[in-house]
Amino acid sequence: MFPRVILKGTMIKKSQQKRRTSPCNYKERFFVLDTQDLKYSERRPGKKPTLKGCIALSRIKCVEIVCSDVPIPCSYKYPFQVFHDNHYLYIFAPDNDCRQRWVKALKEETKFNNLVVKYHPNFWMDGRWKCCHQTEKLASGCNEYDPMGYASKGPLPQIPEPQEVDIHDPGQRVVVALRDYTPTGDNDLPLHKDQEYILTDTSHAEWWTVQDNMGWYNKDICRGEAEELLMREAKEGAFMVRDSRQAGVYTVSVFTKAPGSNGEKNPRVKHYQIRETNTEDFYLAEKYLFPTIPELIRYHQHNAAGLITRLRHPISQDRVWLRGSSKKKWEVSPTELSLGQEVGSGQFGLVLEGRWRDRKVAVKMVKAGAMSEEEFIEEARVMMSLSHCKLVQLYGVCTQVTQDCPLCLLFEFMDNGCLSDFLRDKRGRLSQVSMLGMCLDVSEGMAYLERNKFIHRDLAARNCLVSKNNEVKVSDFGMTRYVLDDQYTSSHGSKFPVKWSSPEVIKYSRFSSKSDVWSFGVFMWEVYSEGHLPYEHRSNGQVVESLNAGLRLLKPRSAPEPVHLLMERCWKEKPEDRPPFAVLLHELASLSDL
Ligand code: 4IP
Repeated sequence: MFPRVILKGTMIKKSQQKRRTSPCNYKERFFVLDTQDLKYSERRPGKKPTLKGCIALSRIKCVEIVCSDVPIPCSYKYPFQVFHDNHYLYIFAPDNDCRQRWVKALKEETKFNNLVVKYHPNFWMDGRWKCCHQTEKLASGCNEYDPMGYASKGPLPQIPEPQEVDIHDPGQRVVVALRDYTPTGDNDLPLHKDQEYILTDTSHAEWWTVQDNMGWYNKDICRGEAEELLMREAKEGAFMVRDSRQAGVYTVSVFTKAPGSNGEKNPRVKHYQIRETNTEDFYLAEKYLFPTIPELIRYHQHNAAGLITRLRHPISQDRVWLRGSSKKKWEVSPTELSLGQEVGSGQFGLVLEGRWRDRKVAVKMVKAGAMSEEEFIEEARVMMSLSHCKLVQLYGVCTQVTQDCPLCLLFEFMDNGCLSDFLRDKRGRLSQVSMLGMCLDVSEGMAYLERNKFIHRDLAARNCLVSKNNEVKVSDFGMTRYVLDDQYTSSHGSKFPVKWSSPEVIKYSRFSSKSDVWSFGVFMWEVYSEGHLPYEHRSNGQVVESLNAGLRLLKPRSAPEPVHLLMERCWKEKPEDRPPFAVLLHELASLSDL
């Protein structure tokens, strides 16, 4: 029986680089998917098509769109991947609909194959996976592969705190929804799987804000409100479409700073009515007619064509779901929390395992008098908004759990406990790759804190935790500020972490991201000495003396020279001579290639 053709069409493919010497190129090919194979051929005018490649569907192990923000060097901008045998074929479709058609059909045809459990959502590029930095092309994936979307029923990450966020404009990037999302609040936008949305804010790691294609339409907004919103945004070309006072008519309101007739710069909002011809076409400027309003808007997004400015930044009331609610979402009700066994103890008291909603959590029980609670609660909002896969997430706080514990903090549960114990347990059995991986994980988390201008103040292996799959995450960031124990907070106190502190912190309590960098150098030393204590047999006073004399920790035996050099750069006397985390992260990542 002949195979049945399911889809065909022209797309661009990247060479699979099956050999070390294979070139990296992008070629237009005519693809045919039938019930047996995925084939591609070269078509040249006046010539018979030449078959260039044929992949038996039975050999395909994963088909998924590629989520990436790297610039795409060919004219089709919608990539997807076909992982087969031991090769990755990247195909670029001309638009999202076309890509979804192919991905859907390919998934359908391969759903009973022996598929991968995890896949790489981003590209393999320049010798590493863009998603997880692994340098082995065939390294197993870093994201669960869920071809039919079953996992979309899993829990969503914690919704960030309601707050006024600054709207960055990440270059009007377009993203595709991987799952449906039903709004939980009035200002949420429903998402439909596979549809495109415009990214408006990416400052939060797990929740981004997006607009749909019609993100410029504000139904219930009057002229005055529109002016207020647009003036507040104050960006040239910020615009919206709203209902005009005249029923059935729409108005475009647009902000501009363009000089007025007197030649002076004059920030103002201009309003244009969308008019309709008797042939039912829409227009703003008579010469440019469109069958629908979205098409008209799309055109004027690229061309001023008679307007004071082109429509650059769509503004919508609904797009920022973070705005609006005043409910204190960081307060967890004690009825939602169940407490389990003790898993450790910390600066503030015991740490218990607990369950909150659907998740396992670590509950830090704060002893009365151990913490300045009010100040902490003030800050909890900021700490909850910090969210990154390499930071231990704070989920919320709960008051009045038990009588002797006025406050407890709920954190992400980390199965393999604290890193310093983990290092000691695994001493002699840690590979170079895993030690470097630990430093990379922590530098990623710290680079995020640095970007968000948040200082850790107590970075050390004891304040990092290890997840079930041995990923290391930074914990307890900023927490020392709430400790009510002079021995811990004063640099002369017996519990002050002198051995992790930079000279300016010891002398003047001058904390900064650069003092965190110093601590990170000591952290790397701890990792490579497999959990030994720095300056093990010296008192804090002796350590201060040796630092003043310009001495530094010695190279741990397992540390390769380039890693040791990085440590030494973290221990430069002057904070400004130390590299920022963004640079450290980059340099550590390049060491993982060696
Ligand atoms: C070729 O480069 C083409 O890109 C091939 O694609 C590609 O094969 C080859 O990759 C690559 O070396 P040149 O045209 O410069 O020779 P196509 O067959 O579509 O022309 P793939 O495997 O991607 O189909 P290697 O890895 O097979 O060498």
